[in-house]
Amino acid sequence: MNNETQLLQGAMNGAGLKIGIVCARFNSIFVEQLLSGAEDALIRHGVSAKDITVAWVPGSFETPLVLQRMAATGKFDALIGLGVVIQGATQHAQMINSEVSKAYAQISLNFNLPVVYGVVTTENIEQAIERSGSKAGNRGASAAATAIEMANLLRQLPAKAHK
Ligand code: INI
Repeated sequence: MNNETQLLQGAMNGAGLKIGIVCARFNSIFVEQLLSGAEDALIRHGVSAKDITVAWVPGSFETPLVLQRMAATGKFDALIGLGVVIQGATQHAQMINSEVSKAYAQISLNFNLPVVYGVVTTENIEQAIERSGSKAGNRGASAAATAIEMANLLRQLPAKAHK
């Protein structure tokens, strides 16, 4: 890249960031692990515990509404939704996933705010175990890292920028 090119990248420094997390209680045995991973990653990157707000809802399908209300407060720099949808457990897993992921994108664009999709979709319980803190890492922790990076990147792109 040319020396004069302006590069925008979000720093991995969470100091001063306010983060909202919405967790689905369905499959909570895994979602609690995702939340632990997210909180641990946020705090290790400098987010203060008092700047983290956590809400619990019945299932992944309910997460977008609470994320939307959190976004509307204007108090957060980034939001994270955490849930686990296991395909074998329901006929409507596909429907939940597509509606929920679309809603996250919509809230994010409507509110100009990072809304990180930390809903794990798996074919079975084994994959859920793998993605909530074992073989395949912790998707809550990676969602937290995404939230920090995106919040810091957007700080460099104010909504009403003047040249
Ligand atoms: N919610 C989940 O978060 N994960 C699932 O695997 C799941 N299954 O299997 O059905 C699930 N269903 C509940 C759904 O999210 C809503 O809470 C429910 O339909 C009420 O609106």
